[in-house]
Amino acid sequence: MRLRPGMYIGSTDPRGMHHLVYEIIDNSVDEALAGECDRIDVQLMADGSCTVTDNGRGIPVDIHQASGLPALEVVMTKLHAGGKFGGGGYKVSGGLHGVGLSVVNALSERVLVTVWRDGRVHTQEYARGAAQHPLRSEPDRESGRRGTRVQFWPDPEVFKEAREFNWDTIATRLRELAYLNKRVAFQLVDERTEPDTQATFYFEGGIEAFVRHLNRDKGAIQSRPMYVEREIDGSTIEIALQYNSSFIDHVLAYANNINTVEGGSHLTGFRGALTATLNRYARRAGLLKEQDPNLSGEDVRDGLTAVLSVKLQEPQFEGQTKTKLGNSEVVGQVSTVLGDALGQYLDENPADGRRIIEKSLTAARARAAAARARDLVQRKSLLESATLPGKLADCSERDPELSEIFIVEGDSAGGTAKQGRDRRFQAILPLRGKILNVEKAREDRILQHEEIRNLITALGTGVGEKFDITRLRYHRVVLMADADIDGSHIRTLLLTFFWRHLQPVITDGYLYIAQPPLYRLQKGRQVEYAYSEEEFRVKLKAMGDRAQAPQRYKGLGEMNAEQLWQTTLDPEHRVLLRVEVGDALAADDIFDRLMGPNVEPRKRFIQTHAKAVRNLDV
Ligand code: 0RA
Repeated sequence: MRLRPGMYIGSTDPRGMHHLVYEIIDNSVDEALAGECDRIDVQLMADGSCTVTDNGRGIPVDIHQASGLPALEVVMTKLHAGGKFGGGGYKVSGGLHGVGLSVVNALSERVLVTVWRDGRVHTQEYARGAAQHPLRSEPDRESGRRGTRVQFWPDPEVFKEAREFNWDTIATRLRELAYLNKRVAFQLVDERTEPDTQATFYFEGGIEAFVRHLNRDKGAIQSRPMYVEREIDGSTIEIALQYNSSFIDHVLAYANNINTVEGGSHLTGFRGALTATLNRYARRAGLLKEQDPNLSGEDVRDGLTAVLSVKLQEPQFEGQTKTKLGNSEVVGQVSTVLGDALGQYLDENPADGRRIIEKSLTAARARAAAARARDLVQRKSLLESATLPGKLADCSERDPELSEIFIVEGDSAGGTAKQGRDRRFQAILPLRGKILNVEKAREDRILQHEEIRNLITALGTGVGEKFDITRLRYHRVVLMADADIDGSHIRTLLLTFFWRHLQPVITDGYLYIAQPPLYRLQKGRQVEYAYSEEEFRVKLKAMGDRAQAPQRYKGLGEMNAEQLWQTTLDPEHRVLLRVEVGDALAADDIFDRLMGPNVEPRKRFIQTHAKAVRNLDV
C-alpha cells in the first residue's frame, strides 16, 4: 500500500489525503447504516492529525482464529479486512475503495485507535502500519460507553504536498452524508483555530431536506417535495423530487452514499419510471390528448431537482472512475418504488400534477424549436472546414491532441493574436462583445446566438443530444480575456456556457485559461514580464534603480503580436491554468446563484463576500 498509494486512495495530493478522512468516516457510517450508531464526530487537531469518533458497537477485539491476533489488529493491518470483517457485520457497505482502515493506517505516520466495548477500553498505537505494542485493555471508568475513535497523522513521506485538512472540503462531505443518512448527527470541530470552529450537520428529513435546500432559491412549483423510502428485495430505495421554475435538470444519484456521477442502473430505473408515470397521469387527467405525442424523458426533466439514494448489499461500481452503478436488478426496484410513489403523489396533489405536466409541455415546445436551431449548427459542422466560421483562423495541424484554440475577447485582440500565434498548431477564434448568459436563456435562444454557434462549430463537438466529445478538434481550448472586470465577466459567461452545455470539455481536462502578464519591466535592453503582483515586486526590486517606469497592462490590446506570443502564446514561456471541478455540486450551485435569473441569491452572495469580491474570479 505504501508502494502504490494511488491505487487505494486515487492520488497523494491534498485530494488523496482527504480520502483518508472519508475512508474512516465511511466505516462509522456503515455502523450507522446497521442502525448501531447515531453520531459521528470529526476533529481537525492542532497538531495536524484528524480524529474520527463514533458511538457504534466498537470494532471487535476478540481473537481472530486464523491469525491469533485481536480482530481490531487484523482490521488495522490486513488489506480487505475492512467492512465485511466479522461475519454478520454490516448490512450494506460503502466506501469507494472499500479498503478502509488498513489503508489509512499504512499511509499514516502514526495512528491511535480506541475502542469502547463491553465495559472496557482498548487502545493500540501504530506507526506506518505496524503495531507498536500489543492491544491494551483496561476497565472503562465511563461505564456503558461504546464506540470507536481513530486518530491519524498523514505520513509526510507519502503526502508530500500541503498537508492541511481543508474545512470546506470536509464540511461539504459531512453535510452530504448527513442528508443521505437521516437522523445521524455529524459534527466537525476545527481545533486549529482560536477559538475552535464548530459545525453540526443533522437532517431529520434526509434527502427531502436536501432537495428543499437545492431548490431554495429556484422557485419551487410544488408545495412540497415528493418523498419516498422503501425497502425492496433487500435494497433500500430513497427518492425525493421537486420541480422548480428553471430549465435545468438536476438529478443527484447516490449508491451506498457514493455520488454516482457516471449514473447507472438506479438512474435508468428512475428516468424510465418518471417519464412513464407522468405520461400515464397526463393522459388520464386529459392534459395530453389522444393525438398528442408522449412527453420525452428530457421534457419531464426540465426544472427537475431530485435526489435518488439507493443502499445495496453488494453494490457493483463500474466505469472510468468507479462511479457508475452496475447492479441490473436495481433498474426494476427503483422503477417500482418511484412509479408507485409518484403515481400516488399526483393523485393526492392534482394541482401540483397539473403544474408539472404544463411545465413539461412547455419544455416539449421549446425543445422542438431548439432542435430546429441545433440542426442548423450541426448540419454546418458536418461539412467541416468549408463551413467553419469565417472568423476562425484555423491551424494547419489536424491532430486534435496537438492542436490548440484560443478564444479571444474582442476583434482587435483577436487580430493581434492571429499575427502572433504559431499557425501550425494554434487556432484563434475572436468573439465580439459578450456572449449570452446561458444560465438565463432557453436552449433555442442560446443556439441562435451567433457567437455561440461559431464556438460550437469551431470546437466540432456538436451540442445537446448529438454532443460528442470525441469530435473535439482541439485538446487545448484556451480562454483569453483581459485582466479586468469586463474580461472577468466574459470569462465567467464562457465558463457558464461550457459548464452547462459542453461539460466534458471541462471534466475531461481540455479547458484552460490564459494568463497574460500584468506588467512589463525594462532595464536597458533587458525585458521581463510579471504575471502576479508578487512577481512584479520581486522583479522590480531585482532590477534596482535603473529600471524604466514599468508598464501595467490593462488589456491584451496593449501588447503587439510579438509580445503576445512571448508572454501568452508561446508554450515555452506562457502560463495556462487548467479549469478543474473540485466539487460539481458547489459548481452547479455557484453558477446558479451568480448567473441565474433570481436577483435575491446573487445579492446575498455579494453582500456575504463583499470584502473578497475584488479578488473574485470564478
Ligand atoms: C466489524 C464488526 C462489527 C463492527 C465493526 C466492525 C465496526 C467497525 C468500525 C470502524 C469504525 N467504527 C466502527 N464500528 C464498528 C460488529 C461487531 C458486533 O457484532 O458487535
